[in-house]
Amino acid sequence: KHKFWETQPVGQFKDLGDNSLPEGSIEDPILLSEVKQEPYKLPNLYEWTTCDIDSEEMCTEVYNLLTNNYVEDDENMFRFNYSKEFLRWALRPPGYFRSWHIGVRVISSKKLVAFITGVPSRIRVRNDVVIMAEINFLCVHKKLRSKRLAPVMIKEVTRRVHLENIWQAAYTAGVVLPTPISTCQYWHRSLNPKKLIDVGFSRLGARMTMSRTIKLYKLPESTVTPGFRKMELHDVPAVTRLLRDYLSQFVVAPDLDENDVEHWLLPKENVVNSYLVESPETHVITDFCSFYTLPSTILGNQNYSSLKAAYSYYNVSTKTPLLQLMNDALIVAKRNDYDVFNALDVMQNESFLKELKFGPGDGKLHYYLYNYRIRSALRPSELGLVLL
Ligand code: NHW
Ligand code: EN5
Repeated sequence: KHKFWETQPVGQFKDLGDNSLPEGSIEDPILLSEVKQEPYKLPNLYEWTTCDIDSEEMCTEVYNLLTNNYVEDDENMFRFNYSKEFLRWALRPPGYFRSWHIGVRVISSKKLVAFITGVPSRIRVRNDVVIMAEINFLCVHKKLRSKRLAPVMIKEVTRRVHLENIWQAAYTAGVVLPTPISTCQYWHRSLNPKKLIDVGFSRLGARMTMSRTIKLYKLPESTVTPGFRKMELHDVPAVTRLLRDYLSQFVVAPDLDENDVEHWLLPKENVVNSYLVESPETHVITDFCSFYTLPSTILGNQNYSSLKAAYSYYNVSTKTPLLQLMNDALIVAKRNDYDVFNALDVMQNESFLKELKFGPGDGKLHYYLYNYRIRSALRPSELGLVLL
C-alpha cells in the first residue's frame, strides 16, 4: 500500500499497538563519510536547483509554484497562498541551511516544477531534546503528479539533512501516512460571516438568517484585558521565559531560545502577530498570544479572490484566563480585517474553542516524526508544537 513509506524509518501501521518497541530513534546515525555524496537521480528532463530565497527572482518563482499548486481543501474551493514575506520568514530561521531549500526544474525551459524545504529546530520529546529538520512546502506541479517524484524529493532532503549530521524530522500533513504521532482537528471562528458564506467557506446554520448570523459573531471594537499590547523587541527575554515554562508541560514541543523567539514571534507585518499582557501595576509580562497570517486563494468565485485567515500559533496564560486572552486575539484579528481565525485542538485550545464560537472544520492535520518512535499516539492536547 505505501511502497515508499514502508521503506522509511517511521512508525509502521503493522507495529501499532506493539508496546515492546522502544521509544526514540529508529535507526542509528551513520558516519558523515558514508552519507551519499551525490544527489538522488531525477527522471530525465529534470534537474535539482537550490533555491536562494533571498533573491527576489527565485522567491517569486517559488511563490508562483505554491500559489498555483500547493494545498487545497477536499473540495478544491480554496488553496493556501503563502506570501513571499511569509516564505522568507518561514525558511530563514536562526541556523537555517540554504541547501535545504530544494527545487526541481525542467532542464529545457528552466521552469520550477517542484519544491521541498527543511529548517533546523530543536524539538523536545518527553525529556529528550532532539535536533530535527522541520519539513514543509512539499509541492509537485499539478501536471507532474503521481509520477513518484515526491519520494525522490523526500529522499534528497533527507540526504541533505543527514549531511548536516541531523537524523530526525518533524512534519504535518492533511493526509494519513505511516504513522501519525497525533491527529488534530481544525476549528474555525468566523470574523466576517457574510463573506465566508458567500464564498462557500461556511454555511448559514439551520433556522439562521444572515442578520442573526452576523450578530452571533459580532465582537467588541476594543480589547478588554488591561495591559494588552503588541509584543516589542525588548520583550524577547520575558516572552522566552514565559513560553519555555509553558511549553514544558507538553510531550512534544519546540525548545525555544531567545533567538528563536525573536525570529518566530516578534511581530512582522502580514506574517506573524504577537500580543502580551503587561501588568499595569508590576509591569510583569503574564500572558501571551500569537497568530500567523496565511491567506487562501478562493477558486472560482465571482465576487472575491482571497480569504484572509489568522492561524493560532503559541498562546500562554498564567494570569489572564485563556478564554479572555483569545477573545482579545479575535478582537484584534477582526480589527485587522481577517475573515476567519483558525486553530487546532493542540495545547490547551479545547478550553476556549466552543465558548468562543469556533466550529469544527472538515480538515484534519496529522503530525509525524521521521526516525523517532513514540510508543502510542498522543492526544492533541499533549502537543505543544505548531508548524506553519
Ligand atoms: S503537507 C503538504 C504537502 N503538499 C501538498 O499537499 C501540495 C499539493 N500536493 C502535491 O504537491 C506539508 C503532491 O500531491 C505531493 C505528492 C507533492 C504532496 N507527505 O510523487 P507521488 C509538507 O510539506 C507520498 C509525505 O507519486 P504526488 C510536509 C504518498 O503517500 N508523503 O505523489 C511534507 C506516496 O508514497 P507511498 C506524501 O501526488 C513531508 C508518494 O508520496 C505526501 O505527485 C514530507 C507518492 O508520490 C505528503 N504530504 O506528490 C516527508 N503526499 O509510500 C518528510 C503524498 O504511500 C519526511 N505522499 O506510496 C522527513 C524527511 C527529512 C528526514 C531528515 C532526517
Ligand atoms: C502543513 N503545514 O482542508 C500544511 N482546510 O478545516 C498541510 N475547511 O479550511 C495542511 N471543503 O471547514 C493540510 N469551513 C491540511 C489542511 C488543508 C486545507 C483544509 C480545512 C480545515 C478548511 C473549511 C472550508 C471547507 C470548504 C469545503 C471549513 C467550515 C467553517 C465553519 C465556520 C462556522 C462554524 C462551523 C465551521
